[in-house]
Amino acid sequence: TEEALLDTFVPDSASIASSIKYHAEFTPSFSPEQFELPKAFYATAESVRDSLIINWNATYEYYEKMNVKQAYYLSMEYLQGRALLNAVGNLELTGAYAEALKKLGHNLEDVARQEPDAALGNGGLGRLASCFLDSLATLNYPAWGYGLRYKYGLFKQLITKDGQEEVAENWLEMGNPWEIVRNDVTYPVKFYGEVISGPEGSKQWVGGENIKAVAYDIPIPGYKTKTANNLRLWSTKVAPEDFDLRAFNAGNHAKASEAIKNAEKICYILYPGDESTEGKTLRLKQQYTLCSASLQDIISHYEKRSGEPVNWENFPEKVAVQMNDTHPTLCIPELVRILMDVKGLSWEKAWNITQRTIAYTNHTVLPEALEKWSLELMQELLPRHVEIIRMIDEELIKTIVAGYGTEDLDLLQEKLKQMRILDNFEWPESVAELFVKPEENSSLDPIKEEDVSNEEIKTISDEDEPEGQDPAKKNEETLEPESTPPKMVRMANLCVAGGYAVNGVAEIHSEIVKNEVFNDFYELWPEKFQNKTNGVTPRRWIRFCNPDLSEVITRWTGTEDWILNTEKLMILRQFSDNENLQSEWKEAKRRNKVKVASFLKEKTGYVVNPNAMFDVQVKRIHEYKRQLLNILGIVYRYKKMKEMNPEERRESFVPRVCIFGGKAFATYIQAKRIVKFITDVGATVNHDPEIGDLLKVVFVPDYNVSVAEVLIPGSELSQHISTAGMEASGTSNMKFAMNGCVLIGTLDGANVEIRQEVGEDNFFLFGARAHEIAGLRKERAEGKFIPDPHFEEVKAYVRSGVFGPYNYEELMGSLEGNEGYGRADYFLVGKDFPSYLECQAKVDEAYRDQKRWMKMSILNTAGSYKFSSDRTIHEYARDIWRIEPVVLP
Ligand code: DL6
Repeated sequence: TEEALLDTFVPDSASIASSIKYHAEFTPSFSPEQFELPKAFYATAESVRDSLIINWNATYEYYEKMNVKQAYYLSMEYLQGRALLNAVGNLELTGAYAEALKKLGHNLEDVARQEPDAALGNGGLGRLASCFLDSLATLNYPAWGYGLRYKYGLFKQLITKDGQEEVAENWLEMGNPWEIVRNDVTYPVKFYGEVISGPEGSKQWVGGENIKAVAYDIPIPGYKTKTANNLRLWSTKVAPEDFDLRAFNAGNHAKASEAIKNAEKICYILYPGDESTEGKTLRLKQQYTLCSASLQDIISHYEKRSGEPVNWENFPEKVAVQMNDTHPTLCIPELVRILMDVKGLSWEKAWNITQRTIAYTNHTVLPEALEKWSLELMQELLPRHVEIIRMIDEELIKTIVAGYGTEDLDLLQEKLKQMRILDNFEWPESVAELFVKPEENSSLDPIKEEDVSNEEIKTISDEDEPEGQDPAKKNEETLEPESTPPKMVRMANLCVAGGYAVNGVAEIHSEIVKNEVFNDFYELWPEKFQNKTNGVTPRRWIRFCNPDLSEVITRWTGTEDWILNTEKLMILRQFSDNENLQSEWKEAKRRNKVKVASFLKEKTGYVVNPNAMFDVQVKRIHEYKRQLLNILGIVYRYKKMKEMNPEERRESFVPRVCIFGGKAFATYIQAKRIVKFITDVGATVNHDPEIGDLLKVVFVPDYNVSVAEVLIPGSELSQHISTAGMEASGTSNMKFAMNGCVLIGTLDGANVEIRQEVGEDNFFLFGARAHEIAGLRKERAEGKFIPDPHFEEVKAYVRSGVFGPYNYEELMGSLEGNEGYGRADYFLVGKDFPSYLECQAKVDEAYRDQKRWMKMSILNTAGSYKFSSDRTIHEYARDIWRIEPVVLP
């Protein structure tokens, strides 16, 4: 049959060329006569999409037929990057597409470079979600991703003389060939309104503002499999009945289009500024849209499969929902709401089903990143959810009372205070009588609703930025005396109470989650807590971005299997001293470095020498990630070079190209100062004729997935130097190690496990350990810290004005705890500076011995086998979601 033929059809280059020509002819966004690169990209992508759709439909139908349990991954971020080379690579059609395009006068790589990055994320959290999607499809797991289709993503970063500037990232300008708009899949999403009582104690949420969430589907192909899963992104539209036709016809166009704007702006950008109440409202609307539309979709799918009458008890046997961080927390009350108010289940049943369905991954231990929402805002926007959260809070209180008993009331009060979802709230009746009179427990005084003024809510809710807010500023704010603390909803506590599993993302982080951040919950529910060390997909992060090294790996491991079974990379260990492997390895690295050099020239104008060591730190700019430590190390190196004669200089230092990249959150002033500082150092050092090729400092603008795909294969040293205990995992450390890059880092996040796997001799370790940090901070705050003379020297050098007229006082001052900077060197740059310098000297020494360096490099790739997201996904599937692979026949 035609269907069977389609199923088995493997296109060759001739049929691909004719399919590309067909799409070129019918691609409406370009003039018909031309077939230039941009059009070639869109036509090629549409042709690939045809193949994807065949697999995507087949996968959908097969999952339906098998009626298996499915996992649903909810994430506010996905950093998909470009899709073309990944798709043809996964479909094993790279050769055929390259040949077809050649016939049509183009080169596949040039065509692929036309694609804008799908940059619907901020950093590691979003990229992790995208790696997971690749592994889920590759391993044939029935799983879908859900997210939001932001029109402009986060922002495009420009580097100007003033540092970072943000402009809108118009990635959809020319259309997105990978998405399929599903006008048949839409759900209503409500905000505001009121809750009214219905028959038999039921509740109804009525009135308010109603918008429509529309599905955009993106097929996610697995590698060497027919499975293509779905990433469903929601866009928002006005509900037709809310368009004010009467106002429009009366000429009041602004009023008529208000509802349209209100609906559409929800999906304009990722993390809209939330200094203002409007900004906060918009973020909460975004979170709720993701949760509500996705859950309605999941439930409707379940109902279809379940048949009449729907067996709700069985829901958790067919559905697992994973919340990627706290952003989708509203899933919990939303599932309860739909089950109770729409499907008519009792509170007990709805709560029980919810607690067996939803799981939570924690991605940060930074207190300012653990989301809290002001009750007032939530009450206004989602009144029914607040009622449900109150019920969950009461349920949690009962569990805490049962767990800790009532013998030690002080302990119980303390636990309740820490663990309740509702912060600064009155006690519910169920426990109020347990506690003594308010005047004896002033900190636990019941707080009456009317005590909370709007003004206070504003001040405190300003603290609730995600990771990326300026911690110094936050600190200044928290020093303000507050008479009545505002009522807040603690989303992380809600996640732990509502989720059946809670996991951290690296061994050390999961220990911190259990023993510090959520220790009280861990004592109550130890069985909920797990570790799932992150991973990255070896398809995108070696095979496709580094074809040269991949070829060498395949030759020496004797198989291409390593792409699916990264354990095979360990075979390389036995050849790490082999001269032939070393020389092939070095040649592959060199070719990648040449690519990086030409990329840097194109993006920044700086010319660098590919013979120098390429030393890279690319990640979001944040004080805890300590780009400041890196750049101060460079400044120190530069100062020493300037003090030496040319010969001494060459003898003392290995030539280095120090590359930085990363975005600073738009409102994070201190991070933006760091960007400015790095670019100023580059401007001075790179033009210093005395220094020449010995040192270059380059800041690559607008770091994203595609930039990483160029930089990582060509890197030799990469920096993962966060203050110990603060980086949950890191994932770029895994990508660098896979690509034979040696790491310098602290014992933090996944560095700990990477060092274990690649071997201690092949990792440059420095700095204080996580368990020492609290003590060191205390010492620092008490003025007991004696700074290293090199640290004093480097700060004085910066202050002397060598790097231009910009006032670095704010940056340097923050390292000293001067008045107005809050916490004195909270990230312990000064403490770790001497050991960092020592470690960097060891790096130079090791690099001089290229044989030793090549061995280290090979052992890094070999030891990276554990950090495939395939391993991570198998663990989630087995331990949390309890789903099985479904291989299409
Ligand atoms: O788990 C993915 C990624 C980790 O590798 C990083 O260490 C961690 O910083 C990041 N966390 C976030 C959380 N942000 N907020 N809020 O991005 O997750």
